[in-house]
Amino acid sequence: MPTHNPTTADTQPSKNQSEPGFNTRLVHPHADHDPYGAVNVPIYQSSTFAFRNAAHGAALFAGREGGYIYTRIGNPTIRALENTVAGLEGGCGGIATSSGLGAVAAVYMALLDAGTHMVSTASVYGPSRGLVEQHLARFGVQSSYVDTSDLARVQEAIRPNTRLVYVETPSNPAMQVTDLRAISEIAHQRGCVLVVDNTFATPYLQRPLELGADVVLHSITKFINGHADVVGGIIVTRTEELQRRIRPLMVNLGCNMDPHQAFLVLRGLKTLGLRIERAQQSAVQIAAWIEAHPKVEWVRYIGLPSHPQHELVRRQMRGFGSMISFELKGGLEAGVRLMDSVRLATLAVSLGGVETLIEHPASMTHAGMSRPDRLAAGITDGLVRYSVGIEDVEDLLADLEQALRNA
Ligand code: LCS
Repeated sequence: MPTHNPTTADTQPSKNQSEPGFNTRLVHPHADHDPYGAVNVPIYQSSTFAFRNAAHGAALFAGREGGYIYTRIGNPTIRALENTVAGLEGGCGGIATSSGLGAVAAVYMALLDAGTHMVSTASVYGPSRGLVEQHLARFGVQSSYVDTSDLARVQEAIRPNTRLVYVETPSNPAMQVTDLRAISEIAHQRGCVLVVDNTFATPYLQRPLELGADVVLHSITKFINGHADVVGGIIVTRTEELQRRIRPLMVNLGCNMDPHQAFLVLRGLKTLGLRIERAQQSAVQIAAWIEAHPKVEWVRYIGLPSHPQHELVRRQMRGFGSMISFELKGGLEAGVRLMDSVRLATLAVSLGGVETLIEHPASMTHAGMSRPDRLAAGITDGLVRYSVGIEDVEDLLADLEQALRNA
């Protein structure tokens, strides 16, 4: 196995020497040059776009000519973001949405019909599961939730009417990792589309389309934007055919992104590589520190050799990211004391931003799941989730140390 150093992932030469590297593409993503030489994509804050004449309007609506009609359908600022993320993921096109869950909803609704079934990672972000079980089930959509890191369970769960295999890897917050190449083979053999929520990894650390996935989606709210000031999502498809199936659903559902949102995300995206490298460097150190602490029962960090899929992570991802889940020996009670005692980390949901956040999934992000479902998904009552930001690691460690004294 090649030596894996997560802190030098961005310095690896790209496969094609004529193709710029990942960080270069983050900084210079746009092929189109602005007529005024603007370095950044302007915010086209316009709901509608004028036609030259009636024939032009008709040609745009009929798709005979390219151009913009109405921002719910498309907008130059939003398109710049869609093309940028599609390029980073290696897909044929992007579909930006109002939120990550908007992206999840558009994908489910475009790819599932009444009477069809989907198999999903059990420990997905709570509402990605709630949307199916509490809402789409009313429209006749069936679903099963399994530990997708166990491929035999996936094989068993697929039925003749299964159309979609939905994987979150690493999963939120159990940090389970699914073998994407293997699961894509299973999904395709059984006639299913493979959708991967790549929010935790981002295309910087993992590119599911290269490993056989058909669709990738993100909560852009998290690492891609990275500054806790935007809620958004994006879908990237491997083929034009999938683009044609999903985009009209997003347009008709009306969960489009807004141009100002897209502008902010384009700005945040420029430092994706830098932010991930920095946070990951701290996370490696913090996870090892937590693991060695006498008050800690267990820690799940994909960069630790103790993680059950650590070897798979090294094959499938270019680094380990900055999400850590752990439980204290005193369980929930000790976890609550810890969360109430941190001073630098912010007690808040969300993740993947420049600021370190701490939260309790069982009572917060995953409170909508039943306790048996949560436990089956590896989300114990005492699990605390820690999203490492870009602060000085010494300050984060000192904060955890004083908080653990109280726990
Ligand atoms: N997918 C994953 C993996 C997520 O973590 C989230 C949000 C979503 C989809 C939905 O994205 P949104 O609509 O919020 O942009 N995860 C959250 C979390 O763990 N805490 O707060 C939100």
